[in-house]
Amino acid sequence: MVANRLPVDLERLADGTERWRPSPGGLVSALEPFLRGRNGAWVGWSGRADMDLASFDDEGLLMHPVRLSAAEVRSYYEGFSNATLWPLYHDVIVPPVYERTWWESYVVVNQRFADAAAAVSAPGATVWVQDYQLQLVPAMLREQRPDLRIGFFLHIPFPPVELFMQLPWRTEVVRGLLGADVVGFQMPLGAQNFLWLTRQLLGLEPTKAAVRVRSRPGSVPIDGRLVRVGAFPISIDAAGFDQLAREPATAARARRLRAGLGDPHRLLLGVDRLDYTKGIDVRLRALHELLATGRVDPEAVAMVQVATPSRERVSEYQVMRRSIEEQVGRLNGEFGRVGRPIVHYLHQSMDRDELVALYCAADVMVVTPLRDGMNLVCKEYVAIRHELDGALVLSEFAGAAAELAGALLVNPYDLDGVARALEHALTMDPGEERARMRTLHRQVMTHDVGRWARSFLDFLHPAEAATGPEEALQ
Ligand code: ADQ
Repeated sequence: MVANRLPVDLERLADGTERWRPSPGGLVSALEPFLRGRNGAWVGWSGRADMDLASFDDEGLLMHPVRLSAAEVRSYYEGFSNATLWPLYHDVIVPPVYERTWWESYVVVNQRFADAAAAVSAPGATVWVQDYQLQLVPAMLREQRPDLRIGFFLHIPFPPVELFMQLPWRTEVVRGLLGADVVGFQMPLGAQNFLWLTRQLLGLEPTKAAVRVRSRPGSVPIDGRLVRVGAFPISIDAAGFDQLAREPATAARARRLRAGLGDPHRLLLGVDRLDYTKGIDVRLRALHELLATGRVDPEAVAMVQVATPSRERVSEYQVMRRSIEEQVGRLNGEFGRVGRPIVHYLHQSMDRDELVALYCAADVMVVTPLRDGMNLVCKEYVAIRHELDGALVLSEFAGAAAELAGALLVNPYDLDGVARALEHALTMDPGEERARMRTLHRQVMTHDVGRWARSFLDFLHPAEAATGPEEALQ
């Protein structure tokens, strides 16, 4: 596995010493069985600059840290990854910055990751490269190690062709990705856009048939190889969330949370990284509209918005944080009363137990990104609703919308539409909630992250799959 970050964090203890602590996430739990059972290795950055760290064994999984200097964190990570590619791939919600020195750093760091992967991979090994920070790694790795099977998966949207064409280094990026045997996207449209670009930029001849989720990838021949290009919507450890939600301690915690919020009649919840793509401002504006026009009684609702600190040194993030905090202040100033704010805003990370208790406590989950590769938060909320109550308001522009048809889908740019959907969710009768949640819950429980990983790896290793990938994934 090659990813920007290792699945462990360096933790500083009270006595000044440091130790590795697992940072659990969906990706790790999905891939652990594949990696641990087969002498797997994980190549990634530790999260700290200027540190030379030795590889170490973590219960049968080799952790191989890649060093980044403080200057590279600024140019490769905060710069090219998060101020060039991130906004470009998310509909240019903020203008991407094109800076030659950032690109040069991206090339250097991608080469370092490729070198590290080449060094730890056994002959004929399978290497799976993750996400937009490492798009050049597949070709760089193939150059050194043509014996490897190389997969690449992009977690964020792949942009429309006319936006991608802005990138001064567009041809290099497409070439970098084509080093893989399988290039995976969240959505068929991303795969389709990429296939088209291989023709436009490199004069290749990709397949023309429509790409279908999991079952039918496209392909493009290059240098005597065939690169398969498919759509593999990522998911969550649905059984794990379901189980946690069924524990009596979780229900008790959820009740305490609601009581602490003054036992509102209806509780709205938002959980996001504090990112301008997530549309946190959209839902706050819609709630303001409903309260200001008297369609919602301030005594009857409360909202919790958890916003995980993210990319705090990138200037766009600082501007957005100020604006969201102003909106929260305005809502509470106008519609709260002493001891009873409308919006409870938490700018902090949260452990999984607390997050699940919050999901359980909430009547309406509000997920309104302006663009999102998939969005796991909405799937997590659905996975814990085994009682089939609760409502989900979901942006059409999250990849998850294609699978979660039972949600109240909204266009986040349409304030009236979002306000109407919020009102609908707040007043939905139990029969409708149940009918909608039943379809949602079934979908998420049967399409978990394990299925996602298997479907990708089956394409990477068609010969190893018990049946052909096409049959296996129906
Ligand atoms: P993200 O943009 O980070 O992921 P998302 O898919 O919602 O967005 O995943 C966020 C994860 O962080 C969820 O598992 C959530 O539970 C967790 N989280 C959020 N706030 C938290 C908090 N305060 N404390 C603790 N945990 C918190 C990128 C893409 C997405 C894509 C994923 C996976 O942008 O579109 O779905 O990768 O491919």
